[in-house]
Amino acid sequence: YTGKNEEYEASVTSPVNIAVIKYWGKRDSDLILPTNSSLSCTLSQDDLHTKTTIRASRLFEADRLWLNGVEEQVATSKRLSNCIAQARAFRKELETNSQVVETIATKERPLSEWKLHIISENNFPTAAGLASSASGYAALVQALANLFELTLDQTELSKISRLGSGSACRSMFGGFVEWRGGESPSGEDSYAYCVAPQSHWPSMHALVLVVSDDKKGTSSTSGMSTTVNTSTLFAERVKSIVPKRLQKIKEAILSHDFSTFAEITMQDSNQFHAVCMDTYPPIFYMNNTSKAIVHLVHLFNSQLHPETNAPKGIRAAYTFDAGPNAVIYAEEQHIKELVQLISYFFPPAKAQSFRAYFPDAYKIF
Ligand code: 2P0
Repeated sequence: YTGKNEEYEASVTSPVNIAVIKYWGKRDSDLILPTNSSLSCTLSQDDLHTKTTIRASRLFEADRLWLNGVEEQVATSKRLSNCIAQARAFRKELETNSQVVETIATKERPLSEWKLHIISENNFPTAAGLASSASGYAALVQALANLFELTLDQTELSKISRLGSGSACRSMFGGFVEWRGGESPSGEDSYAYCVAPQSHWPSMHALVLVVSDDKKGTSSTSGMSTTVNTSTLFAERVKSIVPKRLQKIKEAILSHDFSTFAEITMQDSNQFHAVCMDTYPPIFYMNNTSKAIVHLVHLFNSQLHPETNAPKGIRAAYTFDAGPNAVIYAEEQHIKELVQLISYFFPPAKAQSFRAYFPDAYKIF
């Protein structure tokens, strides 16, 4: 709060999350309710993130938002308006019950009625399949919660950020996070919770390989809607495959079983892209470089020990979202070798753009 200008401000940083069991498909596109539960790892705050600052002032005449310096129209974005309206409604509830300290935001014109100016910046390429909407809406909702001093817990806040973008609810927590899809038409049971904190498995790292920073061809929203309407593989995935994988991967996380974690992660990424190809017309997110990365990881995982000839085992897992960029999960002791291998096989000219974005990306997570 700055007394002189009668303004309140909140600023937060929210990290990206990378799903290992993918969310793809909605059962309600207004409330953003998914057809299946999903699970992700939230990256470290210091790496890929969105920083959002919100200022409330009596003098502002409209809610306005700038994303990476460019103004977005709040009024015409249903998702943005929904998140702001929900947070305001909770603030109003507190004001009505006199649960807020009355300062400059007086009863005559309480804070819930002040207009907001929002500045949001990503430190990575927006909409290149690097989960910008996840960290973006998570930061927005967390900043609103801080500004309005909401008394909701993270799970309740995750329901608000879900209204902005489904995957955003998972970025409301650190570590390994499940988004329970839920069954209720109201969305009350569709929220995120922390399966295990980052400290549970500190050696787990995520290597982000930026294959391309172009904007993606098919948006997740329209892509998943076409999938739900046309793919026959999709129904099978939702009904009988995802529930089993979720159970198994949670057990693998809790018991630090990297090889099961990795196998499920790779299989689920492959199935998500198979379902995209089974969509009509088909959707292709991975390109030839992405496919080369898949081969490289399988090669790495099939290495034999030079002296004993014993298999070295599964030590890395790739996963791809709605774009060609790869994320490789591996434990810390294998990161150096993986980075060397990737730098060897992918020409420096291309690798440069990766390094320019994330000079120490291999430290992520
Ligand atoms: C995920 N993706 O689980 C999956 C994997 C992309 C592939 O969540 O329409 O941007 O805003 O709810 O959250 C991308 O979907 O879609 C996504 P909306 P969102 O991370």
